[in-house]
Amino acid sequence: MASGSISPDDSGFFGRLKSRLNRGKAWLSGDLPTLFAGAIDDETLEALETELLLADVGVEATRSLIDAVDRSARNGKDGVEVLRTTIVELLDPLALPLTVPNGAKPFVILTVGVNGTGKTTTVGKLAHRFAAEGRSVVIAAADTFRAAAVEQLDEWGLRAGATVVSQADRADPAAVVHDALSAARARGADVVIADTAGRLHTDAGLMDQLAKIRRVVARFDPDAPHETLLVLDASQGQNALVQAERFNAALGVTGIAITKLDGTAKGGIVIAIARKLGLPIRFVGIGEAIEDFAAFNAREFADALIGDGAA
Ligand SMILES: Nc1nc2c(ncn2[C@@H]2O[C@H](COP(=O)(O)OP(=O)(O)O)[C@@H](O)[C@H]2O)c(=O)[nH]1
Ligand SMILES: [Mg+2]
Repeated sequence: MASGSISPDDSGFFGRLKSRLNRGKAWLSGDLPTLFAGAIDDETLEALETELLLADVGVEATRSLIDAVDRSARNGKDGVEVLRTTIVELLDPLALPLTVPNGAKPFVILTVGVNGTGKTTTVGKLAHRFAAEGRSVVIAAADTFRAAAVEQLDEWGLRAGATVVSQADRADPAAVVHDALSAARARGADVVIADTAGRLHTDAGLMDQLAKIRRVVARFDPDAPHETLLVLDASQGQNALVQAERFNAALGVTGIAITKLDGTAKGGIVIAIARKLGLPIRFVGIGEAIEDFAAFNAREFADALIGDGAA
């Protein structure tokens, strides 16, 4: 099997992205071409700053975008285009697809994140993508706190033709992951994706549990997990940023999936997270269906955020 990024057919995704983000409106609700129509003065920049902050771009990233617009636009460049280019320059280095090298077998992905962000859904969508590429997938149902999570995964597994390994309710999640890894090795599976719980009685309890899962995985293969994928819900805005910092500090995140970009006016949080953490953004989710999921593309994202320039 050839190694490479997972990118089955993402065509048509951009259209859906645009039509669903903030319900089809650009996130920056003001009319940018009008805003930039006259001379770029302090008033213009202040109005733009408000727009960016309202879209949850965050204070730091907003500052650097405003600076860039200020510098270039005063030299007669088009304000909207400067904004677009600056956003793309910030995000493009982080638009790094998740690649599965041939050597790592099985390639182990550990998904983490708080409750309800879309971990289980993302695991299902990922299993489907890998399967569509002809890779064999084992899913570890390691959220043993929510019985419904196993059912949810069984359904995704069935559709993707992936094996789902689970145990009884309240089983040790690390034991489930261990089982899944053994099963994957026994049958020569290509990829193992572990779903995990998002909420325990305490935050420390959750991080301890995830750390334990990591240790079990590392005993199985010192290079694994090959990916610790943090799942963030874009509609949570600044909260998602706080989660990203917390999970990264505790576990060392290697990639981010950003879900629920459909219908949120807080999509600018992607920029805030990029600016603050500099972690690879692997995937975006724009709905509950299999096809509502694609590799992150900086240009498409910028176009959806600020409108695609057709004034
Ligand atoms: N609109 C929308 N809903 C999503 C998306 N991803 C997941 N969901 C929904 O969010 C809810 C929580 O998802 P789930 O995968 O169970 O989250 P988990 O608790 O992190 O495992 C479910 O109803 C999902 O269908 C997305 O990209 N867009
Ligand atoms: Mg779940």
